[in-house]
Amino acid sequence: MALHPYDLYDVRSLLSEEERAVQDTVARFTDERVIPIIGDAFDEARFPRELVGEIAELGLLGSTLPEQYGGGGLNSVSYGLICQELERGDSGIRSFVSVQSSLCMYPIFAYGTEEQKQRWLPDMAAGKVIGCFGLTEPHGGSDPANMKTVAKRDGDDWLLTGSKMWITNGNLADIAIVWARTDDGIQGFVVEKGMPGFAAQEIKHKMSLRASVTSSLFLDNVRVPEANRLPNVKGLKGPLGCLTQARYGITWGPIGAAIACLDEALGYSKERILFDRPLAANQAVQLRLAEMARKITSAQLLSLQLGRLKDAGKMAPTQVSLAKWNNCRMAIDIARDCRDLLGGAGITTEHAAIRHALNLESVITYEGTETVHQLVVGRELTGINAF
Ligand code: TGC
Ligand code: FAD
Repeated sequence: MALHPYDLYDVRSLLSEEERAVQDTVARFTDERVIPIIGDAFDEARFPRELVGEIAELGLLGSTLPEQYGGGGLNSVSYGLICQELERGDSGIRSFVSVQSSLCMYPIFAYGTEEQKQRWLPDMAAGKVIGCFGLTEPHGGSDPANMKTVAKRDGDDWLLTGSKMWITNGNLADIAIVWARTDDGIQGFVVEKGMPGFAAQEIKHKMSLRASVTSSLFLDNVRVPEANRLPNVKGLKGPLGCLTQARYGITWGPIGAAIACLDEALGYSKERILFDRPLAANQAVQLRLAEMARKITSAQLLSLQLGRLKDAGKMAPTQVSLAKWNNCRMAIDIARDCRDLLGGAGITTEHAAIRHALNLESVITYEGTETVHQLVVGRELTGINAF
């Protein structure tokens, strides 16, 4: 029996019926709705906002949250598969879902009051309220402990001043989860679009994640009511706890991007005739394709086990760091190699490889750079903090 070229270890057989159904639904959405338009959207540097309604209808926003808040009650493996299938289309679409689900709905769910959950989560699940997550600041995202944005108590309100940079969804967002330093440690605030002193400015000229909105946020004495402070967490563990959720999903996403690239390169190399034989008939080419399959298979098994650990409540942040590092590295190497196998044809967005390769430059950088995750693993091994 022939093996599936993108699932050589039959990882799919390890999925439950529900997990397979989720994967199939999102795969269909990506094939029918994302892939036909995404090359142009990337060219035009346009986030395809017209897809948000369908993404919400499919239940992909806050998919793991309880149904009482509009969530889908899915497990973490299903969420991972959603990320994988969306990123097979484009990292920008997966980013939109990651930020809304893991970085905006999750902190409201995990750190918010019942009133805050009722107020925002159902509308966010329906795609009526879009969120963004403001942690990174212009002076250095790897070191969020050195945060300059401050929140000062003023009667019943807080006054927020500072700036955030590289914020996904910034100009699309109705609300921003902004992390700020207070006298009592770092705290999270829900800043609403239109609050005086709050502005978002889109970052242009990106060569990566062009089908995604990235912005700077500016806060100049923004008056935020106490009702918008997330009361149930203080300190850096608040934002880092959100990052653990999002990074987990990001371990799965690049598997999708890598599969899309391998699919394209396999098809191309079997059809392209050079020196009187298909490109794929050369040993040097088969070695490269086999290497891609090896890396994808390892990444699939890593993410699946990570998801099973997460669903069992046993996942450690260091394990997420290892998988985020491994899977982003595996995907960017594959995307670049596939681009090369396409020759000159590989340099336009008519083919997917260069788009994925460029997108993955962001994916390997955001949510903790490759170096940050390597140092997290190094710290675990040695017990020495090298940051
Ligand atoms: P440390 O000072 O030791 O710890 C602070 C507190 O946080 C706890 N903690 C974690 N909790 C949950 N998850 C984690 N991953 C955690 N890591 C640490 C820790 O236990 C401690 O708690 P407590 O109770 O003792 O106060 O912090 P650290 O030394 O571990 O952190 C250093 C470092 C470099 C790893 C951290 O600062 C870091 O991860 N830096 C990278 C920052 C980053 O990833 N930024 C991402 C911004 S968001 C983004 O990129 C979105 S892109 C989205 C998209 O478009 O898809
Ligand atoms: P820096 O922290 O300045 O790092 C520069 C270089 O130094 C990197 O190579 C890094 O690995 C290296 N380095 C850092 N520390 C060390 C060390 N101790 N030893 C050795 N090398 C080190 N942030 C948000 O808060 N919300 C978002 O929604 C969001 N979306 C993003 C979307 C995109 C498209 C991008 C590109 C970024 C986004 N980010 C977001 C920001 C992202 O998290 C940061 O870019 C990332 O954390 C790195 O921070 P930095 O860019 O300031 O780089």
